[in-house]
Amino acid sequence: MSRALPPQELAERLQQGDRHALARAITLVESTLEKDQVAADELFAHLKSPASPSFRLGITGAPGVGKSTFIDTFGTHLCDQGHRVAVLAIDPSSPTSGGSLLGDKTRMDQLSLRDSAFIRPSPASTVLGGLAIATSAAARLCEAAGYDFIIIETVGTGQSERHVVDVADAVLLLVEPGGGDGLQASKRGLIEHADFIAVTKADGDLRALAEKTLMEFTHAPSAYTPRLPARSRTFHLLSMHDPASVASVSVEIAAFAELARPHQPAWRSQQAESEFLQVMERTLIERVRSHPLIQAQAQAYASAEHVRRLPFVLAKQTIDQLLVDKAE
Ligand SMILES: Nc1nc2c(ncn2[C@@H]2O[C@H](COP(=O)(O)OP(=O)(O)OP(=O)(O)O)[C@@H](O)[C@H]2O)c(=O)[nH]1
Ligand SMILES: [Mg+2]
Repeated sequence: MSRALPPQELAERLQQGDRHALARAITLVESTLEKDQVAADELFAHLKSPASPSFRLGITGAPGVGKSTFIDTFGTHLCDQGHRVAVLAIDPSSPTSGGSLLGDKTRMDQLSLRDSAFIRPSPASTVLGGLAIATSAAARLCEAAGYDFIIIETVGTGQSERHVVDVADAVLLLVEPGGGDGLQASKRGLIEHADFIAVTKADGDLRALAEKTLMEFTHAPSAYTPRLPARSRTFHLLSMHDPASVASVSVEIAAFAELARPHQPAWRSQQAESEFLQVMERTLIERVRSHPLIQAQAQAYASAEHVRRLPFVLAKQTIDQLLVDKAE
């Protein structure tokens, strides 16, 4: 599918479950080109609301902690239960899309063989600034294409990680046995948002250390506010060599997804409001910076006025002037 499809046709095809159309549509929402944004907007106008919202699980943790390994088994398990699973893997370290690095990082050998799974790697660099918005738009596209369980894999480093908290219905934080993970994650404020915490690689030589790390996490003071009333977070040990360990996390996540159902419409609309305000802010800043009046004022301030004035009052006066000029 090399030629660009009209947005309406793309919308129809993706709603019929065409994977190529879904991939094309996600590329469109990740684009920063104005013409693509207009096409994406038109595409969304042709999407029907899904009968019930999909469940969005964010999975985060340090590079190499075992996110993809867990998703491979967990996702396959979900497919066996009749779910259609989409994985959006966001990789802040990779500058290009489709590169071998990104391919390796999102390798999920079992899951990728399933017809009811869709795996999409996205380099965060192309959508930086609007990462949360691009991810939630991609999740909506997956939902429209009939995927009822959406997993967002994101590396828990850098500034881009927090987006998963804004976009997901629940967050699973994966932690390595030992090391400074716990401290780092708490510094970043991720721990307080994690609805499930699991220590990975709890096998072989690392088993004892994993158990100790789990105890530390279980007893650490935390500012976690339960997303669901009357449900506290759960702690787990995970090992790719122990299917029962994956099954026990899966059971908790499934129970959470069931309880979340009545809350999802409210969560989605809160998220939509915050997305709109974020985009407004960015648009406003771009417009203001390039406005001739603002540029003239900035130059005047820089060349002369700064010796006798502070910028605060002047900035407010300038904005007032801009708004009055517009209103007239
Ligand atoms: N022993 C053991 N090794 C594991 C386990 N889970 C993952 N690994 C290994 O850890 C390495 C990294 O696993 P990935 O699943 O790619 O980790 P990731 O968090 O997705 O990594 P990035 O996407 O690069 O951030 C691989 O070599 C896995 O085989 C586990 O339960 N036990
Ligand atoms: Mg990975």
